[in-house]
Amino acid sequence: MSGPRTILVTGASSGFGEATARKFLEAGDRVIATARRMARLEALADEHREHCLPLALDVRDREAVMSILGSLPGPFSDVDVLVNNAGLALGLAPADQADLDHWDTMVDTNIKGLTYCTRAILPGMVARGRGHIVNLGSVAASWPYPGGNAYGATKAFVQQFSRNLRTDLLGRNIRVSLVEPGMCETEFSVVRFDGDKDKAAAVYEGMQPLSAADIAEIVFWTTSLPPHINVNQLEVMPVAQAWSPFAVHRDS
Ligand code: NDP
Ligand code: 8X3
Repeated sequence: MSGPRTILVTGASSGFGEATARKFLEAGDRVIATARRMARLEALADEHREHCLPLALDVRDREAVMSILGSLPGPFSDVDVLVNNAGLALGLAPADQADLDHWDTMVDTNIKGLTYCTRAILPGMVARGRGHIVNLGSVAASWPYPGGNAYGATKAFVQQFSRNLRTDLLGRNIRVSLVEPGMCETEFSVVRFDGDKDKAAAVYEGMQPLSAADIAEIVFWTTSLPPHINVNQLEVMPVAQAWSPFAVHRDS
């Protein structure tokens, strides 16, 4: 496609979402930047007048998602790329001690919010006969770790939903890509540990994590390949991260 594309990024107030919005804006595309913290989105939009539309949107609010994304104004109305990025992990407690409200919030945001945004945008893509959905999953979808319980399970949903979307959309000229990062230093761990910045920083101590810009680069790349290529699934870790052997509990 020639000329600027219209990109909708959820969770554009921080981390991957903000870096991705910036990447597309710098490439000359139009960006609809959504999140709950409007002041941050306005600051981004101020840097890119006319090309960036900031929208306050809580992806958990089904009615708001359907009405706001269903009535996007003028030049922003035909979304070419939807980046389903808004999401979070809350807590790292074992399942028997986990906070049920944390589980609810992760399911409502990472699963339900992502499906609402997809359902709001997809009919337009189908009608126009073009589009690309990029979903942010996680290595936690495939690789369990202690305390990852509900978070990993929400990302396993994103993995399978992405694959199933592809099968539904076969023959419609709509691409679906799943990007599954490992450790990346954003506000992710600060949110996971309820604002405890020291605890969050300790997660990345002594190793080089991925950066938000690294992920933005990858998201952008999946959307910039020739139109007959679909990147289905891309798992990305920092070089300093890998798997462990199986854990074995022994009686003695
Ligand atoms: P950040 O905490 O830096 O960013 C998360 C973004 O999601 C923020 O912009 C936040 O905006 C938005 N968000 C959270 N809840 C909602 C909501 N209810 N409605 C709308 N927006 C919401 O984390 P990351 O950039 O790291 O995370 C982005 C995605 O990447 C998430 O889905 C995360 O699970 C995933 N991920 C992160 C990894 C990492 O190590 N950092 C690795 C693998 C995947 P606001 O609060 O303003 O609404
Ligand atoms: C974030 C990656 O391993 O911190 O999805 O859960 S991890």
